[in-house]
Amino acid sequence: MDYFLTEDQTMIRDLAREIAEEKVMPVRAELDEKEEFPWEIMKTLAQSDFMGIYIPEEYGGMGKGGFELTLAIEELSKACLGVSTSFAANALGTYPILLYGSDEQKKKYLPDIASGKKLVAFALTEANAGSDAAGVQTTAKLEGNKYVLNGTKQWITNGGEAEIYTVIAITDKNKGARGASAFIVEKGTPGFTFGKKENKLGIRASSTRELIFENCRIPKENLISKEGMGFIVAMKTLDKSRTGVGAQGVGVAQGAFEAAANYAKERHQFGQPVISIQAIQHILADMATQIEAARALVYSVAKYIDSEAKDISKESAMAKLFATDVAMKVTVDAVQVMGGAGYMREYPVEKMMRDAKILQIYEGTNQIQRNVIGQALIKETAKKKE
Ligand code: COS
Repeated sequence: MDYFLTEDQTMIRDLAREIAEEKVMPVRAELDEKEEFPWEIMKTLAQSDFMGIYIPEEYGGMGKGGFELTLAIEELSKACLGVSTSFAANALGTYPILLYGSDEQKKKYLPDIASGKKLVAFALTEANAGSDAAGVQTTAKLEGNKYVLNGTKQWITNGGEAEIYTVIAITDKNKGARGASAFIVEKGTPGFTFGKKENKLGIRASSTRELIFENCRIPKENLISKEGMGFIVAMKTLDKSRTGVGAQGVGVAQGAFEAAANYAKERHQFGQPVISIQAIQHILADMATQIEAARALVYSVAKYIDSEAKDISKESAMAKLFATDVAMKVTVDAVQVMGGAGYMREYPVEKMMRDAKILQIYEGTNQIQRNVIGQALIKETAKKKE
């Protein structure tokens, strides 16, 4: 399908594709095996100005939107979801500053993020808070001109590798979701340490760690927006970034489809390439159709969000839900089309299948996405009645 990309968009997509093919594909199996963070690739992405695609030019970014970011994420995901997760999580961590940060915070942090000098991580999840985002127990107490943070964050992508952390903590226990606030915490602040690196099923090139805050004192200027705005900052951040997870789904599904289709042309059974067998053709036909439908939805939603639309929760949840369910199905089918070869580490699709599973889980499980869509539908139908 031709999505009539502009010259700039085509350039971003083609450059991302080149980096994916030349820098990511040759090392993806090794990064997966060794659970190694892709620093060299991050540096290449930074040199290509990709870390600031969506950051305004006044802060050193490219000044493009979420759609252009989507194109880059998709291409990287075709090659390796571990790499694209490390890249996309940077945007997730940056959105709280971009959407709600003060001018001073933007001036202080965004240029280093846009240049790739510093990586970012978003820290919401805890032992008792994930799907239940309002269940955060990490506390932040104002003492003089410092906030004192105590608590532990869990499963934080880019944990340990990032220099800047956007952290959700409770400033007023009695106010539920309205008692949460968002903060910027820099690596190296006394009282801020990291737990063990998690050993994962997939996206093993990405880093997932605990963040531990023990009387960690940060300047009160590091509060993002106002006290009590933390839940909203987190929700709006996720609304923005979930389309990127959808793009990851489209990318990994496309990568798996291409590997399976190519293999089906080479593999001969019953005196013919298996792609000539209708049973295989039908699986490939369904895979290709689902990928195109997912891409069309993800691109439309990314453009809708860039149009400064206000209410984007339902659409971004739909893009994430649909494209990541497609990714799981397509990667499983790719392994099936390739049969025994698909199951072997010699070929990339077993890793793609392992990697794809996280897309249905992180940045809100797909059950949560259905809740978000359901709640939005209730609101919409109530409005129509009025
Ligand atoms: N934008 C703006 N405001 C929002 C919002 C959004 N997307 N979602 C909720 N709110 C507001 C609500 O309007 C409500 O405001 P009031 O207190 O004024 O009524 C408040 O926030 C609380 O909302 P709600 O009652 O819906 O909160 P719940 O605790 O029921 O949780 C879900 C809502 C499930 C949607 C939320 O917890 C969620 O998204 N969870 C998943 C989080 C996630 O993705 N975790 C993965 C780890 S982070 S990578």
